[in-house]
Amino acid sequence: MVNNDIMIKKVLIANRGEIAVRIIRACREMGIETVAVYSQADAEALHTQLADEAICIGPAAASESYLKMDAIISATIVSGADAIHPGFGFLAENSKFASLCEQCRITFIGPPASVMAAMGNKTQARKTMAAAGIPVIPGSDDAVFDVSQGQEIAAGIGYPVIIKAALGGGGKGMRVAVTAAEFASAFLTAQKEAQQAFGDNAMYIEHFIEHPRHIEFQILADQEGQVIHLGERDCSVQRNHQKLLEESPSPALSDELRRQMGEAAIQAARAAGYVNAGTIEYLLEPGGRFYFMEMNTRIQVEHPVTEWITGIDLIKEQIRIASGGRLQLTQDQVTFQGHAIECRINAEDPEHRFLPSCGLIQDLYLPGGKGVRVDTAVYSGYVIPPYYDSMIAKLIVHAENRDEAIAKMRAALGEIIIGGIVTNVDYQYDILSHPDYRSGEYDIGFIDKLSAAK
Ligand code: MV4
Repeated sequence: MVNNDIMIKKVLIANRGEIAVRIIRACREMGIETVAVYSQADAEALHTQLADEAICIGPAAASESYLKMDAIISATIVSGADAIHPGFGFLAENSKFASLCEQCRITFIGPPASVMAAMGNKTQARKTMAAAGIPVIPGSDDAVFDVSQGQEIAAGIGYPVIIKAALGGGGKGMRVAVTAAEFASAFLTAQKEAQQAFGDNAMYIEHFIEHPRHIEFQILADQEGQVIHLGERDCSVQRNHQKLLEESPSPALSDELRRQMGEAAIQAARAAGYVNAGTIEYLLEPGGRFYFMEMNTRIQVEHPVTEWITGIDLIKEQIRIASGGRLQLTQDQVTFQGHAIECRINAEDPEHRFLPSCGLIQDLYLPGGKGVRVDTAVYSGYVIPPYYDSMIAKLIVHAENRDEAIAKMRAALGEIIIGGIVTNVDYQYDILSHPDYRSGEYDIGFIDKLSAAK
């Protein structure tokens, strides 16, 4: 489909920071007009300045601006935009918001609201995947609401178990019980947290997988039911459920395992009735068994890693799909080239419990050269507000193989200057210098191991 066939003429970006800028750039290249929304704290933000139009939607607090559905819908109608791109975070996985867009005849650049709701309920998602023959972690078939019911199920599964919130994801409302003696208190703590965070006390229980890797597959699905996968990302380097570094291909997958996991990801997307860009998250056991964990129904922070090894612009694909366009490639036509790594650059202090840092960026030098990409919305003289996420830039590198990508990343990290605030740049350098990272032999426990060594 060529660009002038695209039905979307004007996109409102319901987000801020580097992802808002990333979306504005894709729209501009496609000849699509852009509308930024911004909070009172973001009048000087890059996304506000870069879009064709910008509308202030409220005070600094996200709950008063970037999360305000009625303000964003109003801004869309007033500006005459025909679509909303939600980016990630904020309203990106809020099925009420997607549903509101549908009711207002605004194209939501993402999956249908019903599919988002179905995948947002992790118990239901698990059930859908198990029925479709996708391997799921042994666990409860339905939601669990009380301790005694949970204890019975946990005994059947076998300890250690993990108790998770049905509406959770990202680690909230999650507890491990190593033995039956620990179950009751772990369950009640997790449930209380779930009630507070999601207003829902439905829980589910799984066998606890030890020393897994977090491997996720990028998928694309069009409105005609064509589904392809764009390979995996290894996101095992995390701290407190925040990813720090992602890479593709994963050093842990053989070609055969990649084929199996990719095929299962396509099956999973089909079973969900998925449309647009999505991600199938797996846990991979040390022995090579893999299990469906959850589906993410949004574009993800780490999408550039996949863009670089496949040559596909994922934001443009999202817009084409939302506009009714067919996928341009069949699975056979998807090729993978070289190795990509992303480091998330956060305004936080690794020396002081990763406390967020904010304020004026007094001095800024960003690296470049062959195989180096920086996605950011900061500039020299910009003041980082204290209200939002601490991620201020993504540094992505691409090279022929993993060793060369690591060397390039280390060189690029060494060049960065971000003066006036504290960042995790040196911490990222330490990750890339660790023997377990360099050998590729790391799992989700890597950061704990790195911290213990310090
Ligand atoms: C697990 C697990 C072990 N076994 N489930 C963490 C966030 C949420 N998405 C699911 N999580 C986990 N689920 C079973 N059955 C370990 C984790 C987990 C984790 C997963 C991926 C990346 C980092 C992690 C850190 C701690 C725990």
